[in-house]
Amino acid sequence: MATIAAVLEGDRRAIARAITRVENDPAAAAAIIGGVHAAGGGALLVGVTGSPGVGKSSLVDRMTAAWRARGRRVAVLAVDPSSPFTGGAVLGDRVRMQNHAGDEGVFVRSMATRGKLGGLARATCDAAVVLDAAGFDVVVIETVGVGQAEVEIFRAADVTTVVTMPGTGDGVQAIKAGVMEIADLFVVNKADLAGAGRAATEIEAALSLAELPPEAWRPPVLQTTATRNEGVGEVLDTIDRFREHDDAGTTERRRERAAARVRQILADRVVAGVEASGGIDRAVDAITDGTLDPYAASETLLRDRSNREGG
Ligand SMILES: Nc1nc2c(ncn2[C@@H]2O[C@H](COP(=O)(O)OP(=O)(O)O)[C@@H](O)[C@H]2O)c(=O)[nH]1
Ligand SMILES: [Mg+2]
Repeated sequence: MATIAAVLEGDRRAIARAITRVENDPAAAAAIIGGVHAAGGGALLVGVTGSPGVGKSSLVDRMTAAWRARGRRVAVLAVDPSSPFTGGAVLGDRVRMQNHAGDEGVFVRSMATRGKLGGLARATCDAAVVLDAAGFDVVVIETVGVGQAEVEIFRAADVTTVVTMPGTGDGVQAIKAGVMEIADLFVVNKADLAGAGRAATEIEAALSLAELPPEAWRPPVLQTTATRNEGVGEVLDTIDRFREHDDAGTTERRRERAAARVRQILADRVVAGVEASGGIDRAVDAITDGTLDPYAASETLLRDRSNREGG
């Protein structure tokens, strides 16, 4: 496919088009990912998450510039699971792109919910594979929020940064909500505001309650002021240190990610197949008129399906 060759050469239009297609159409995604997957694996996937307004986009913009200064090509996927595709996301991209205008080594793209959240997670993973194969050294996945939905998306990353700001307490909240599992690094942004030191200390105190083996990675708590470009180099250095420290962990995460993706794709395909054959409708009829319960109806559908495939 011409598109695939162009993506692998790093053609920006082809990359943009490929991402649109993986977003909109799982069948196209299968063909595109099939064409580019083998060329990937070289990029570092960096997750950045946190509540709206803490300064994620500002920080990612500075991180992008700092990586560029270190000679790395950077793609940014800005994911917003909370809102449908609105002008806001697009506007954010434009502002960001202006800061890197004319730089072929930077690519920015918004991903928004077009329907189901599960679809967004899949599309985000697929888009990251496309960007990886297109030769970006770093793919940043920036996501709003620190709930369960984001945890799903963050399985997509090799290293995850949770961003907070002074006075919100949401760093500690995030730890309580179990985000610890996915956070490799905390950043208290807006360190120019009062209370940054205290916010960092509170996060450190919450983290110190976790019982970890002595050699385990303890998520560092950094402070940045994105608007003044302060502390950004340390964030990049810490991400590099994490990778050096946790090579085995990264391999393990990538295995988990592969498993999660296969499970997801299998589930989607089975459901889509049954749906297309009218099976869901038949099951619903049987359940509503009282002939079958949902377990029995599903069992019947699975049996019908394997009979069809078997003979
Ligand atoms: N005082 C201060 N404001 C900041 C800093 N970083 C970002 N902001 C401001 O915080 C607001 C939200 O930033 P944005 O990057 O859009 O946050 P996001 O919603 O997390 O992506 C904007 O008005 C930024 O200019 C910082 O380090 N200090
Ligand atoms: Mg933002």
